[in-house]
Amino acid sequence: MSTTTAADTHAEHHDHPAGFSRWLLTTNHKDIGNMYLIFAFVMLMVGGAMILTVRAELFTPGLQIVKPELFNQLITLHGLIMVFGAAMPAATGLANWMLPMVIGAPDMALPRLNNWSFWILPPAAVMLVTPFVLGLAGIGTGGADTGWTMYAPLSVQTGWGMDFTIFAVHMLGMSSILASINVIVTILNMRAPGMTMFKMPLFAWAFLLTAFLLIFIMPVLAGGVTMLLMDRHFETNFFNAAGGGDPVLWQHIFWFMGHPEVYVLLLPIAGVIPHVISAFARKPSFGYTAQVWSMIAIAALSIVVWAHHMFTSGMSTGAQLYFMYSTMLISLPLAVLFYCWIATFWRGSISLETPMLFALGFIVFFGWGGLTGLVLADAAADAQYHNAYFLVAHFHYALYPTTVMGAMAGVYYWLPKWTGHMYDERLGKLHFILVAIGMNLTFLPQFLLGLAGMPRRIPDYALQFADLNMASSIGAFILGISHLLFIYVVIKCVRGGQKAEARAWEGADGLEWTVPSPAPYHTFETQPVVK
Ligand code: CU1
Repeated sequence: MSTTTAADTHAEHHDHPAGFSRWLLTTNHKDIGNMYLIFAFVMLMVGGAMILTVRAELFTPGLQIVKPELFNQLITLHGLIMVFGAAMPAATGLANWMLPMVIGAPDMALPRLNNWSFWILPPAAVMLVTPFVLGLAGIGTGGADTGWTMYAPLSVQTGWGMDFTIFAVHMLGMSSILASINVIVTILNMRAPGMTMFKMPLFAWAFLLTAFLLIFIMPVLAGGVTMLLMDRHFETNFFNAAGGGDPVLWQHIFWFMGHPEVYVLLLPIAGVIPHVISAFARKPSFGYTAQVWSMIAIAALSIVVWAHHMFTSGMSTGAQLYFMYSTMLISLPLAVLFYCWIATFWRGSISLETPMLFALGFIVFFGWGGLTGLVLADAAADAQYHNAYFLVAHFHYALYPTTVMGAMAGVYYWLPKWTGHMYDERLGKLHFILVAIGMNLTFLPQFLLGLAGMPRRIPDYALQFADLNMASSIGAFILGISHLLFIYVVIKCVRGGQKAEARAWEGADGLEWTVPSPAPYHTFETQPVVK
């Protein structure tokens, strides 16, 4: 990948460490972006292997592979790993790679902080899975078994896997706060001359808002898990009703982080998608200003709706109504974003390369996640669906298209830029087809299971749910295989293949928003010439 000459290499020999130290000490945004993306993908495979064990268990009713205790640990770690280990680091990886490029900066503003943000992650991941692995070997009480939401009072009483989880959450939170500081400082200070806030690419806006959200919510989670630690070991009673506390307080703290977290996962992708669509529809993105204000509205509303996760915890009717209507309100700016993306297609010169397919897949399938979210936002209906598989299907339709398909759209789009080679288009399309089939086969049956009354978080179920569970498990394994294909495509692309042009996508000249310093000539106000 390096293009340095022999003389350069000699000079570098004195300045830069080699081998593992080169990665441990790097302050280069591209190196760190690579490490984030690789870490995220490894975590996706770990969290994926865990949930495939769960899906294998659920393939047919009757005890087969794992005991109920282990089942609970698996679903807990799956949730925590996918959110904090895979989805968020993947977004930070994209930010590291592309943020300096789209705003015309030489690097992130705080390169050493950038290095540290990343290197907190691997020990945090080890911390998270160690009690689980020890538990498999018969040592200790196993990993946390509370579900990723860590609800009290169970999280106060469960074994010491929970203490490791608390420590891991602290480290993961620290990492994302530091990364967010870096994103904000970079955007506010290092834009190319002439690039005002309302001229900067949507990608930068999306990550700016995400970073502010993270700085707003992660300290609250850190405070929450610290209170949990105090309850566990220092005899405080924050979440203990007998001591004057309240377990529902935990739910408020957790979801004050947990709901905006959904938008922490969505917003970066909402910044990637218009870039991809614009390049493959060969038109500037429709409604730049509307998209920016919609993202601002989404970020602002996301912090005042958290208790829609708690309709079944005993809430006054007034509070239920407030959280119901405020939640539904978010669908308006979200619909504006969807409208702008679809309008970008209008009269475009569209071609369906892999990044565009993933972008389309994201729009269509995330739409299902959004619409079923409205069903759950209805406080009266929520009581029926909340603890059922309908909820599981809903948030996977929201999060899988976002964090995997949306990120894939970005990765395939920029892979030629990152590696200098074109990836294998046929294999890329096959990857998309496997993901599209696998995702729907996994999660569509779960809507039906939920409507038929199958509760979530159970290792076994009644016979009438057997067929749909079998379909869901087959879908999950197809998704697993699709990721193996992705590894092959990336390795093949890194190693060689057709050389990528400076403008990789035909006819998208001036629409690929990377900015050679100084000021960009494409600022959303001028229409680039389409060949
Ligand atoms: Cu929510």
